[in-house]
Amino acid sequence: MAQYTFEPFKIKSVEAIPLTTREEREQWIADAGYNIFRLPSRAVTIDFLTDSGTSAMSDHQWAGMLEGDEAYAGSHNYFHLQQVVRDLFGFEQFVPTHQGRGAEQVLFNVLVKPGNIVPNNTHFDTTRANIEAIGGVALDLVIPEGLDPTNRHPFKGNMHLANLEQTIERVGVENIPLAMMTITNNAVGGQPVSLANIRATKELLARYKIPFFIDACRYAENCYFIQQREDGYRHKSIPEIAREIFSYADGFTMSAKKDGLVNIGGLLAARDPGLFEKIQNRLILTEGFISYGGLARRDLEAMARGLLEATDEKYLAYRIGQVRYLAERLLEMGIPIVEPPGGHAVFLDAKRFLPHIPQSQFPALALTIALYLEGGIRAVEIGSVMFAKQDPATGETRYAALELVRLAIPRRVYTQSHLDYVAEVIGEVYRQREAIRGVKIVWEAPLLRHFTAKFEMV
Ligand code: P61
Repeated sequence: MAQYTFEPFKIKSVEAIPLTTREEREQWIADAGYNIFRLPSRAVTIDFLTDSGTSAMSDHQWAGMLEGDEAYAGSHNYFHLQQVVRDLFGFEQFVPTHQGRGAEQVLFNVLVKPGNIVPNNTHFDTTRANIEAIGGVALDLVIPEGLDPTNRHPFKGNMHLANLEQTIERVGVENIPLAMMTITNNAVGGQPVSLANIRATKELLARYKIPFFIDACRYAENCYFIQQREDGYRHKSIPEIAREIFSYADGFTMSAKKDGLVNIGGLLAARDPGLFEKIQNRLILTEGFISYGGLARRDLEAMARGLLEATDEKYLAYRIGQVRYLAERLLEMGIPIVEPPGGHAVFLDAKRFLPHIPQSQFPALALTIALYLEGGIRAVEIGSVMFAKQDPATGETRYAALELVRLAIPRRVYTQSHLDYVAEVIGEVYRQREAIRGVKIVWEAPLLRHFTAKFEMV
């Protein structure tokens, strides 16, 4: 049976897990309008809602928190973070932000104008929403393999280079203020991007003088996949691979809540001095002064230390191995998932899991609700609740390409026996899948509706 490299840490502090009855869960989820974002955490046994901001920090990070130098300007924790950003990413100019979308908001407000196009391998919902909020167009250009849950391409997150070039030719360079690359590619399953693809994307954009920005949330996990899967990188260290990736970037945004191993924090870096000046001005207006960007200085220290810990190969082998372990347990039971599994999560393929539920009844959300009812597992829908769009011309709904349920595994939080429990619960839901019903929306907000929408069972 599948096994993974055992947890390369021991547990110094513990947090009790809520154990609930089925009757209690039925009540909780109905009270939440069948939206798992509305569940209080005390109703949740295994919380796979997100790997973002949910990591366990190390004793070294906690010790760093006590060394917070809460000076408004020029705190020594800021200078430590600056050193780490320089060493890991090779960037001299950066600002901290409160989280990833803080960086996105600042960057897009200084670069993007209404009507502009911003290509990406695949935008995550916050980058998309922040571009659309300014009147820009967020364009997804992932390779077709990325949209096929059964295709075992090793780098399913890659950019479709021919489509990128065609897009530039079609809309004109003057309408593309930047292009982005999300590593790993979260929305298609936490799938990695190869270094060859990053390099080729940079070369293509450089020919058109379009700035290339990386969405770097899970860059360390992406580096590990490159080391394991890409020719020529087997003997390179994670920091060496990272430095090569970022050498091709004109800037990056990062939610440090993922591979920064912190509960809050983000980064925004840019090489162009003129652009960086605008970034600093916007940051001061909306996030905070340039040496803290909306964070306490102790948070900067935790981030500096976490960024380094996440590049430890033993940690990454365990981390990626844990995700693969859960995936293999599910595959043994014939459960349809996105293959191969990505870096931070296992994605259930709801279209194949629940073929009797049409996209108009949100199969991935229906599955999410079933997992909660069966075992108190909170997963997240990454499908049409999150991504469906109304066609402005025809008024027709364009459903998401994929209907996925993401089991995002927080870093350093759950053990192998927790994963065994999760596999058993999903196995039980799979056996009873024909009884699962679809859902309909009864209330929704105009932007990022999945956070707050309310539903009813069909
Ligand atoms: C997540 F349900 N991701 O995956 P911030 N880029 C990328 C992300 O994955 C990302 C951000 C930028 C989350 C948190 C999350 O509707 C949701 O620090 C590739 O969250 O601002 C975040 O970073 C933004 C979950 C975000 C959601 C939005 O779970």
